[in-house]
Amino acid sequence: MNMTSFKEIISTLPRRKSWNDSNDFFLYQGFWCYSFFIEGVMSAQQNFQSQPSDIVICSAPKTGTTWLKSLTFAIVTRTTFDGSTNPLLANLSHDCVPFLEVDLAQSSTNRDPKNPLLATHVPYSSLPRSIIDSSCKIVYICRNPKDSFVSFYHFIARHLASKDMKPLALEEAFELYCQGVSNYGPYWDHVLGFWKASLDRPDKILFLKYEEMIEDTVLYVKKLADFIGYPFSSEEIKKGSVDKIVSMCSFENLSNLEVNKSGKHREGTPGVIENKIYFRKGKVGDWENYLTPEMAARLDSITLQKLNGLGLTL
Ligand code: PAP
Repeated sequence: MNMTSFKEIISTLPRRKSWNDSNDFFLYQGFWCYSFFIEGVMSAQQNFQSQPSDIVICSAPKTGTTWLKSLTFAIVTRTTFDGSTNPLLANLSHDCVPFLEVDLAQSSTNRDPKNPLLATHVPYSSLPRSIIDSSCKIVYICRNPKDSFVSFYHFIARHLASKDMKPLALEEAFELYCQGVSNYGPYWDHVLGFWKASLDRPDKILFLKYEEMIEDTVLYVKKLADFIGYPFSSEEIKKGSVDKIVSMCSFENLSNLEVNKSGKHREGTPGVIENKIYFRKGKVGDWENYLTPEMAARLDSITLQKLNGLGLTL
């Protein structure tokens, strides 16, 4: 199938207004998404061939993707570069890790053979078959839905402001989010897909939470390195290699790099985004500054209901 056929299929899918008014969301295989990304997902589902050495970073948007990409990239490249030459210091982490539904949609071979990382926002059940069937590793990160919503709302507001456009009111976006209408949402289904798969296949899928990683980043960087097959030796730990990665990838360090203050992601394409928009506060609990107690209680109750009895809290 080609792009024209993908567009034809997408035009028949259920459709809703998105958070930014200019592009609609379409419901594909149970998740809401912009048509541009769905085309990429369809193409990747058809074409992408995973390698056993692949490390696939999976997440719903605004749950810690930029940070997890940086940490994983830093772990994998720690013997290739030193603390001053790492590409993360001159590039947004999204430019160091190819994005499945955009960069690899047409061809799996469009990759640096030395870089085993790729990333995607695609829900577990819609991943290309070869990712599920091959022995590659998946690392998933999730985040409290209240912070995730607030982060998403600001991301869109800041992005639209850079184009002199306005987003929906926060209350309207919140309503859509609660109904499950968010990019790659419903959010809870996204998390549960990976959660259940991680219980079934703990050797294949590492399930991480943003809040726990903020609490003890050193511990999780070690876990992550072990899981993806790049463990730190005791010599490296003694030399402070883990701490160096944690501080290089910290919000403070990355958000203050020139590239992340003034650079642009996908410059020269219609999808261009200012790098600085990927960095806002990097805190746990910032939702308190934006959601009323009623809004928070509503999200909490949806979360409780959706996760009920499944052994996961968010
Ligand atoms: P993406 O899915 O579009 O790539 P993602 O990186 O998941 O976005 O989300 C951005 C959030 O991660 C922002 O959260 P906030 O709006 O609540 O502040 C951003 O600040 C946060 N973030 C980015 N880099 C880091 C980092 N190095 N450490 C911790 N949080 C970070």
